[in-house]
Amino acid sequence: MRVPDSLTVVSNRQPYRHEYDTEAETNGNAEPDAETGTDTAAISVDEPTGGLTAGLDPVLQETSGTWIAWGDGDADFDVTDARDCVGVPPEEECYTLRRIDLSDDAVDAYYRGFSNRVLWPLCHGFAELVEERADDFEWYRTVNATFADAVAEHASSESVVWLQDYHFALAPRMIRESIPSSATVAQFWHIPWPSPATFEYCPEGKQVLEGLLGNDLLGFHVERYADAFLDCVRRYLPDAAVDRERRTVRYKGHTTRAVGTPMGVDADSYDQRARTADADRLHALFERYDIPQNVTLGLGVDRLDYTKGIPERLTALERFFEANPGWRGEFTFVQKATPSRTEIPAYARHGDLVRSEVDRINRRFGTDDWQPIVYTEDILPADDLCALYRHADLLIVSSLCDGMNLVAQEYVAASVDGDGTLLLSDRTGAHERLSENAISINPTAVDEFADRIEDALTLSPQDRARRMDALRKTIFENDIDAWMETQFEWLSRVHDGQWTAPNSQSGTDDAESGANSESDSDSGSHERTSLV
Ligand code: GDG
Repeated sequence: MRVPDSLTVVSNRQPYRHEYDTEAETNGNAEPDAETGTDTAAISVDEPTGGLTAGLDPVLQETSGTWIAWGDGDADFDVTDARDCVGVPPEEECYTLRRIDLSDDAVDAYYRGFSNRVLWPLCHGFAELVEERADDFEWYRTVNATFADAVAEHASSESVVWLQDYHFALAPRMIRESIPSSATVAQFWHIPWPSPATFEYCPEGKQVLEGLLGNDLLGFHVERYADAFLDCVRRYLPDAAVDRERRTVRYKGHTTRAVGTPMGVDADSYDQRARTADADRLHALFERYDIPQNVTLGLGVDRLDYTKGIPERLTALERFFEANPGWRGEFTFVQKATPSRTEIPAYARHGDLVRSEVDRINRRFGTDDWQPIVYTEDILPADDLCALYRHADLLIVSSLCDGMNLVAQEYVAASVDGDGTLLLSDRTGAHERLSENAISINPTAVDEFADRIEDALTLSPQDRARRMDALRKTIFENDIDAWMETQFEWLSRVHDGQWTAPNSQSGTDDAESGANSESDSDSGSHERTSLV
C-alpha cells in the first residue's frame, strides 16, 4: 500500500475514547497520578472495533501520523497534553490523537443541527425533513474552522490531509488556504450526493460547494454521486469550470477531482468471527430473544434511520405473510434496529412508527408460540452479530437511499456456510457491485418486494450456493484493505501531481486542459504548482 509519509486524518468520531471507569471509582480503587493528580487507574479506553476507524488505525500506527477528532469521552482531556494531544494506542503510542473540545451547544448545532438536520436528509433526498434552526450553520462553520486550525497546527509541506464525511463540508477550503500549497487536502463523503433539484433546498448550498472545492480530491462511494456533485457545481457555481468527463472542477484557481470508489468491509474478520460462533452462543442468543430454533430465519440490521426503509420492509413482510399463510410459524424475521440521533424529532417519530408497525403485524399474525417479527434495539457484541449473520437464511437491506451499505457486505462475509441469500435495495451504493447475485428489490414497490421475499425463500439450494459463492468472491476481493489501497493510490497521485482521471484516455494531468469553456474567476492564484 502506498501510504503517504505524513498523513493527517480528520473525523468527527475518534479512534480511542478515554472514560472514567465508574466501578473502579465506586470501589475506591482509583490511584491518583503523582504528577497530574488524575485518577488514571479509574480511566478505561475504548478501542476501535469496526469499520473505517478500525481499518485506518493500523495505517496511522505505521506512518506515525496525526488523527484529529472530537474528544467526546469524559476523561479525554485529563490524559492529553497542553496541545490536547495524546499518544495512541495507549500501550504503544505510535501516533498522535489531537482532540477537539466541543461545548454541548457546539455539538448540538454542528452535529445534531446542520450535519444531521440539513445535510443528512438533503443528501438522501429527504428535502421535506430538512430542519433549519437559527445558529446551526454558524456553529457548523465555527466547528469546521476549529478543526481547520488544528490541521494547520500539525500540517507540514508534505502533509496529506484526509477528511471524513459530511461533518466537514467547509473545512477543506479553510485548510487549503492555511497550509502549504504543496500539501494535499482530500475528503471522502460517505453518504450520497443529491441531484441539483434536491440540492436547491440546501440553505447554505453555495458555501457548502465552495468549501468542498478546497479539496484536491473528493471521494464518493459510486460515480453517480460524483457526477451529481459536478452537476450541482455547474448549476450553482456558474464561475466554476466543470469537466464532467475528467471529473474535475476548476474554481478560484484551484482544481478538485471527484472520484467514485466503493468502500468494502473487513471481510476476513467477519468470516473469522462467524466461523468461531459456536452453538452455545447461538443458543443463548435465541433464548434471549425468543427466536424459535427450527424456523427459517430472516434478518435486518440497521441504524433506526428513516433512510433505511424499515417500514417498507415491514409492510412487505406483512404482504408476504398475507399471501403465503403456509410460512406462518415457519419463518421468523429478526429486526435489529440501533437507535440513533434520537434527539432529532424526525428520528423520534420514525422510531415510534417502526415500533408500532412491529406490534401491529405481530398482533395480526402472531400465535402463542410464534411471532413473525422479533424486534430488538439492543446493541449486539460483534460476535453475536456475526452468529446471527451466519445463521440467517436471508438478509434484507431495503434502504430508500444509502451511500454504500456495509451490512449487506458484512452478511456476505459472515455467510461462511454459503447458504444465505441477500435481498438488496437498488437504491444503495452496494447494489452497483452486488446486484448480479443478490435479489434486487425496489423498496417502495411493496407487492413486488413481498414476491422477492418469496423468491428468496424458495431458491434452489444450488442457485443459493452459486449466488453466495459469487458474492463472497466480490466482497473478499473488494474488502476494506483494497479500498484503502485505492484511496492512497489516488492520494499519492494527486500529491505527486500525476493525476489521471478515472475515465480519461490521457495520461497527463488535466488540471488546466480539463476546464470547459466557462472561465475561471481567479485562475492560478491558489493552484498547487506540482499539479499544473
Ligand atoms: C454510513 C452510510 C455507508 C449496527 N448495529 C450493530 C452494529 N451495527 C453496525 C453494522 C455496520 C454499521 O453499524 C452500519 O453501517 P451501514 O453502512 O449499514 O450504515 P450507516 O451507519 O448509515 O453508515 C452508509 C457507511 O457510512 C460507510 O461509508 O456504507 O451508506 O449511511 O457496520 O455492523 N454493530 C454491532 N452491533 C450492533 O448492534 N457490533
